[in-house]
Amino acid sequence: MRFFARGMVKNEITAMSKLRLRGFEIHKSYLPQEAQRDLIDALRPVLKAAPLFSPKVPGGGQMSVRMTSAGAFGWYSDAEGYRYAEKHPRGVEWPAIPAPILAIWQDLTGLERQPDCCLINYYGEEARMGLHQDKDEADFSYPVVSVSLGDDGLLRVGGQSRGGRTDSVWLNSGDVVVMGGEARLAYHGVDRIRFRSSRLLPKGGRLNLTLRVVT
Ligand SMILES: O=C(O)CCC(=O)C(=O)O
Repeated sequence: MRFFARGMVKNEITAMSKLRLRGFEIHKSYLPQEAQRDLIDALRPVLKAAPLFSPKVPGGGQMSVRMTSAGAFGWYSDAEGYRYAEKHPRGVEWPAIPAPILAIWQDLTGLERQPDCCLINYYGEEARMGLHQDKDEADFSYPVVSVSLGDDGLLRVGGQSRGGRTDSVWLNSGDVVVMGGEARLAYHGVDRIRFRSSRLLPKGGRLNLTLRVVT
């Protein structure tokens, strides 16, 4: 039984389905609305303790996505490169990953090993994320689990090298993607969001949580 079964209604149960796109396992409507709201409540103190920031990128410029992290490590980027950091740029430790987020990892991966980073991405109306690989972690045999909350986002996925054919799929609030096996090092990015397509976040936008094993 999943931790969020309380409050599920029939149409939410029937809407759940699993898609596979180039090895990306997409659990549509994995989180019912009440569980999505519970996650937002669990994230509020995290965002207060470790506020969102806009990372700089090595080539100059700034990411349009604002981000922060929970867990022992937080993902960080500046002119010197991409890496994991033990502290938020304000010098404070990253808050712990909230239990309901860890429960998603547990349910979908069944792994004993827990993620040590939950990267929290916030997409405002104009935010995008270019095609990239998640490869700053030590061991790629662990999957990445990615939770979508709020406005719809258009995920683009490719193969393990840059260039070539890509496919796209809209992710809606409550969808969870597992990137393991051939998808673990696949290029992926978010081309755009449908601003105000969801009412989960009072000011609109999209939150994406990615759970990673870093060390
Ligand atoms: O927002 C998403 O769905 C993907 C996020 C992502 O690619 C990342 O954090 O590496």
